[in-house]
Amino acid sequence: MLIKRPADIAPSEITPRALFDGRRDFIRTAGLGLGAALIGAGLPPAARAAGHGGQPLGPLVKSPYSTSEKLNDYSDITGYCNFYEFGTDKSDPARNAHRLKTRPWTVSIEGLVNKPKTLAIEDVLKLAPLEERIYRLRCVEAWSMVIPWVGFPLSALLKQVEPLGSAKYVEFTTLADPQTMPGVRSGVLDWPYVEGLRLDEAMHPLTLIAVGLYGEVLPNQNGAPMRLVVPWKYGFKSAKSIVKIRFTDKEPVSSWTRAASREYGFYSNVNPDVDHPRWSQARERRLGEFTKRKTLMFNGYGDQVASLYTGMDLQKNF
Ligand SMILES: Nc1nc2c(c(=O)[nH]1)N[C@H]1C(S)=C(S)[C@@H](COP(=O)(O)O)O[C@H]1N2
Ligand SMILES: [Mo]
Repeated sequence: MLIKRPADIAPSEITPRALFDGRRDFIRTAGLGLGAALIGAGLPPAARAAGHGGQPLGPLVKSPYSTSEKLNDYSDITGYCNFYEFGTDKSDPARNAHRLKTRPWTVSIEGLVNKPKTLAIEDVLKLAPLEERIYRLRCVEAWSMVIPWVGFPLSALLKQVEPLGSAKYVEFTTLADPQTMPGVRSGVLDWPYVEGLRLDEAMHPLTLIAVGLYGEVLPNQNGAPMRLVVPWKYGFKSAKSIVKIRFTDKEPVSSWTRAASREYGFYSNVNPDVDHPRWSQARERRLGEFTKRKTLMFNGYGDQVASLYTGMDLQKNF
């Protein structure tokens, strides 16, 4: 985000990339020959139309929280990524993340809890019914996408460890493996990538642990095997490839706040009235569209989440 400002992303850059990714998808799908019939019956027609070469997840429960907006293409969602551990260019994660080893994988849940636990990813997947949640994602760089995630509410995971009354925040730490992640060998951020939420934000029913998209297992570049999705906040809050969750009584310091505290605050709620110091947040470009859209307060999730911030000055708590 320090590297690539929205003004730097010319429409001409998008088209060749989409073509490139389209071609790769074709090769992958043809090679593995996964039939559409294998994919969960709960998916919308666009998602059911064709497999994308990943392992199908299902059956999936439909969520009342899903938007009915047009989905972004699989190639945009998996080819235009921010995952700085794999490089800062939008196409770097798709190119490099095949090196990420997602098995074995464990996540430890610790800190101010009664029952700290380390869970294998296989057990995480059994905690709750998998849902399809179609959410808007708004990046702080002023672009957005609509993504059909597969996952379950983070609250189902957090309840496992019985948080203490003194726990006020939840901190998420993600994998930092210099062997497989070229970005971790560079100094672009302080690794590991850390993010945080207030406990009530973490427990909110919209807050998701995503383990898949488009009905299939999460591609590595999107944060496999488990990542956070907090749809009313800028995308950087949605930490990828989580290995540790810690309950604390102090506000966690995220990697982006550490890198530039004037630019990236703790709350990071999508807010068209609070500009980034270097660019406006009033509008956004939906990938695949050329006319900019107006950015909505809380990314359009205000009905569900505005009450979390009653009485707070959102200019100060940006
Ligand atoms: N570990 C980790 N998580 C991360 C990032 C990152 O660089 N590293 N980038 C964030 C940013 S800036 C965005 S916009 C979203 C992008 O998610 P997507 O590529 O699946 O759309 O991931 C977030 N999670
Ligand atoms: Mo982002």
